[in-house]
Amino acid sequence: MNEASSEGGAHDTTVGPQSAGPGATANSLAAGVLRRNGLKSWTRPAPTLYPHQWSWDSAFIALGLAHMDNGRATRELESLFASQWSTGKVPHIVFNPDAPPRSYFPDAERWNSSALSPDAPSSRHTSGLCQPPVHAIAVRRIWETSRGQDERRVSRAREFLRDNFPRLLNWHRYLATARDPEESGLVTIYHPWESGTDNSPRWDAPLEAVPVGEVPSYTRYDLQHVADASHRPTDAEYDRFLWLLELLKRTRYEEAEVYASHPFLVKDVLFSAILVAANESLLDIAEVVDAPDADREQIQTWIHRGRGGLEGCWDPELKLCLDRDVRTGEASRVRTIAGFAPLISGGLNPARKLDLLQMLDSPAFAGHSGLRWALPPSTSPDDSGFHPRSYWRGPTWPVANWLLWWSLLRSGETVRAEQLRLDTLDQLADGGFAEYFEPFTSEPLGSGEQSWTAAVALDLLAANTHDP
Ligand code: 9WN
Repeated sequence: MNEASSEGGAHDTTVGPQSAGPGATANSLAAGVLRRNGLKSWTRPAPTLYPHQWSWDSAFIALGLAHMDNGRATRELESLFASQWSTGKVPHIVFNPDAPPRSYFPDAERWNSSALSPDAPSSRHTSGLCQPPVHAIAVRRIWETSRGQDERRVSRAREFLRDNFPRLLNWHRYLATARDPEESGLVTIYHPWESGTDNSPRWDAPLEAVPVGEVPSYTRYDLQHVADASHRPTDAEYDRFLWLLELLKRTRYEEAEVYASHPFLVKDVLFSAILVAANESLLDIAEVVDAPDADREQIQTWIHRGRGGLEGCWDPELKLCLDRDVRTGEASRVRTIAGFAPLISGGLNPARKLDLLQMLDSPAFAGHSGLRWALPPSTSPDDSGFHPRSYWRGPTWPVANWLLWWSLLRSGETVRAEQLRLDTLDQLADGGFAEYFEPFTSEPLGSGEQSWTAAVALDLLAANTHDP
């Protein structure tokens, strides 16, 4: 690990079972990032580029914090869920009233969600979108890391599960209903920011089909925090992002209205697969809290429906799962890591699993001969939308590696999972806890000291101490 960002070994004792082994330095460096980015009850995704609370970042962060400090891990999620909308939606950003002015755009004022929607929380400002539901997976991890600990810690964790089961269930219900009125098992997103893979070429075709109107003037602040503007989306992409935001505001974030009028409605396979995996975690949580049978049956139905929907998005020629534009019915024929969605949702037949494993290690992804590490680029280097330095258009993302690693483990592919774990940790040892990496040179890109990168490192380092 990059010693420049080290806090030294003073905190080793806080990182648990790894602290005495070879992972100790890596652990303490990762823990240091989370400590420095941490505020009172939640953690900034990055010190300057992202000064607010982001939804799926917080879930990954909680998953890492579970290995450092269970109290902080539970507070991270509690503080996010305190801004859950009455519809069940967990907002993609909860704005930090103490963030420096002009540090991130679009800001709370531009979203204006509390004024526009009676469903938004009135005491905190949030965006009007959501992000992939990693939260139940993190809650389950918090439970696992409390096992075998002293009785007080176990009972606190059980209480946390009990308090949060209804919130998680509402969140998943919102996604399974408002975001899937067709009952297809696939979640509809209203904006590329909801996918978490913002300017992936997955969204190029549906975005190009959006006629862009007059966007109220704005200044981007993101570019001042990265070394090179080419790491971030272009201005033209930002105009489209902000135009969609204006259209959502015109509907007052009212779901039925959005569904009837919005020009960007896409079935996102990665989001949908994460929901299936999160529902599996929610079933385990339901068991711990002794939830009613009806809730468990509901969750089972969502899992089954989700897997069926994803199977319907399989492209036998590309051997990947593809997003679908709700308005045109067209599939997005681009090769990105989202195509591995069925690995994440699980429950695969052997032939489909083999297809996915072969594609993962093919020259189109992790088997590409020029890669520094055998880690899948976010977009295949063989795809015309590939760009090695631009955001979700090619760089490798440690969180995406984590999702694949965890999915491989759950599907019994322990050898492949271990290789992915080691390559990810080697990349981080080499380049620090960056937001993303150029896949051929492994140059760290985007923000340095990215919280979720440090968090997944902590979970990967602790991997020999728990089951998936
Ligand atoms: C917009 C915080 C977030 C991540 C997303 C990532 C990026 C925001 C941005 O940063 O998105 O939500 O300004 O680019 O794409 O996945 O949650 O880390």
